[in-house]
Amino acid sequence: MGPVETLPARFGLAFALLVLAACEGPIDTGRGDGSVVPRDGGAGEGGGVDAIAGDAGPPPIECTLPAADYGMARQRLDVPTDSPDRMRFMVPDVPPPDAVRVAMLAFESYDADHPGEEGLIWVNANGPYDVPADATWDLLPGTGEIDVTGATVAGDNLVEIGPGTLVPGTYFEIGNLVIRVIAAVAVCPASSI
Ligand SMILES: [Ca+2]
Repeated sequence: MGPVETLPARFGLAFALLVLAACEGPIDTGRGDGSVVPRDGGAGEGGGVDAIAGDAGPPPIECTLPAADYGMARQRLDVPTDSPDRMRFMVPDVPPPDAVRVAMLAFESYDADHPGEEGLIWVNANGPYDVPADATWDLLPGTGEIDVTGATVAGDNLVEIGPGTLVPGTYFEIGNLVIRVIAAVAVCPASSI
């Protein structure tokens, strides 16, 4: 038992001497500087971590953004084939393009009954896209959904709808128009439905 007790005692003494030696360095050289340098280093590392987290971005979520006249009467187009008349819908609050993964234009229609000829759609002057139509929608409600990924802009988006190639003219109505996006945003815009 005696030797067993003295061995730890020697190590303990040696450890204590090492601690003293270690403490002497910082005490001698650290006056003024010792407490400042570590704090600066820590702040720098923290900033780096924050920057990396910001680059990752939030996971994409689905948001449905209604036109300004959503819920109101449908707009009507009843014009000759080459008329410059356009329905105009404004959709505000669309997230910026670098956040938008998918963008779909959706709406309700009436009498969109001539596939490929009823009407044409522009989104911020991009297009034209055909108005979805079905021969069975003659004087009846219908719906439309078009992939407009890449055609949206941040904020206000202008959707214009004009006549197609149908001769001598076209008649149809569009209402309850929305742009539905899948976007890397933390929360959907307040105007979302
Ligand atoms: Ca029609």
